[in-house]
Amino acid sequence: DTSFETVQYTVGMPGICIHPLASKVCSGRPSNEGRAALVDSLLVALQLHKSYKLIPITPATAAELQRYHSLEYVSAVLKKGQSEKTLDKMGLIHDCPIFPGLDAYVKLVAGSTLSCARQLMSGQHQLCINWYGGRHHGKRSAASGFCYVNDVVLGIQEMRKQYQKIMYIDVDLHHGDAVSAAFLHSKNVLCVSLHHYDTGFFPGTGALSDCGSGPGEYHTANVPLRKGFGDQSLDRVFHSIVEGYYEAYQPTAVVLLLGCDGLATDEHKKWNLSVPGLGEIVRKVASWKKPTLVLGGGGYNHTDTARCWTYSTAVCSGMTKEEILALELPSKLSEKHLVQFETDGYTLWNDENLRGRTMVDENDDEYLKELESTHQERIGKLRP
Ligand code: TV7
Ligand code: CA
Ligand code: ZN
Repeated sequence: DTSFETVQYTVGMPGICIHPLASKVCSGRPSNEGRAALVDSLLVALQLHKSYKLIPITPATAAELQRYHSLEYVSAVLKKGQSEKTLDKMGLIHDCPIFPGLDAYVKLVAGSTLSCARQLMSGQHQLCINWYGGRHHGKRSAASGFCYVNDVVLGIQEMRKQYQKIMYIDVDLHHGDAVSAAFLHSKNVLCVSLHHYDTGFFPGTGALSDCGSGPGEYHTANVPLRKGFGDQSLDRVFHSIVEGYYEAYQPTAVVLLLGCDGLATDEHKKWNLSVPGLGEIVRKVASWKKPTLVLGGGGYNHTDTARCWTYSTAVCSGMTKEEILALELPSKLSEKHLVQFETDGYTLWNDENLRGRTMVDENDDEYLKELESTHQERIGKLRP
């Protein structure tokens, strides 16, 4: 089956544009087949779709993909019948195997983020969401970590045509390695990544000591975190480090990658974040009132990822935390995607997705102080 489940998307009200496309990437793999369709169905079931507007998307062209990717990589991804040797060289194995419809998939992932970026730049919307995007590991000449195309880099490059200084914030469990690498030398893009950091943990980059290079010095901020990272630590780090960079840098636009693999219920079992804990980050970023592009990312517990992105969409539509937590699923769910909620007893909220799990937060006060003091010093050296 080479067809995508749904090709449909959404944009929103006073300036929200959302694009929860479905993705079709190799069933049985820890990727995200059917996940965005689930978000889409959930938004409709909860009647939240009335608060935003859908925008049309144009699949990216090969030439657009080449603004970041190499010609040889674009050819390998778009053309069938490549040799084993080429596939191996281009990373199109293991985590990123080729599959029927890969060509259309990469054009759609890149095209959806580019369309959202252009929508923002048109000035009609202050915030655009593409839950289908956020493939932050895609390299110039290789696929990596379930990412076949780096829509994040392409989106930031497009936004740079209009916005002088862009702040990229990546709260996915994994380091936003390829985005950081793409802008390592740039002072026009400030890359901040919060990520789990441990020997052997993918992708292995993102040490605290890396802070950018040449003109881009201090424009890379890594926040390597330990097991059990919870809501309280997230709030603290966001306030002391992320807001610190924001105030000092004064970006003209913001890109937020809201991967949900840090949720307590994710199969990675590394962090201990709750749905509101992560979702409220979106409220803080949106409150800056800068042109903002919100992207998806990881998230391997599909129902809880859908809950978090639905929560975040509701935040962007202006709902309070209390209003969102009062949302209830209708008792009859006919949509096939929503049947996944059956195992959860058709409830939206439960102890684990509201409060996290019983897990020690190894990011103790001493460790957070060390991260904070290192970043405070660098923030002081940033020129607005
Ligand atoms: C969103 N972790 C992407 C995160 C990408 C993580 C990895 C797997 C994995 C792959 C599988 C599989 C898996 C249960 C989990 C070093 C390797 C080890 C492949 C077998 N089950 C995001 C990528 C990470 C593939 N990769 O940031 C097929 O887990 O650790 C690795 C690399 C080499 C390749 N092998 C895994 O959240 C954009 N992969 C089952 C079948
Ligand atoms: Ca990250
Ligand atoms: Zn991830």
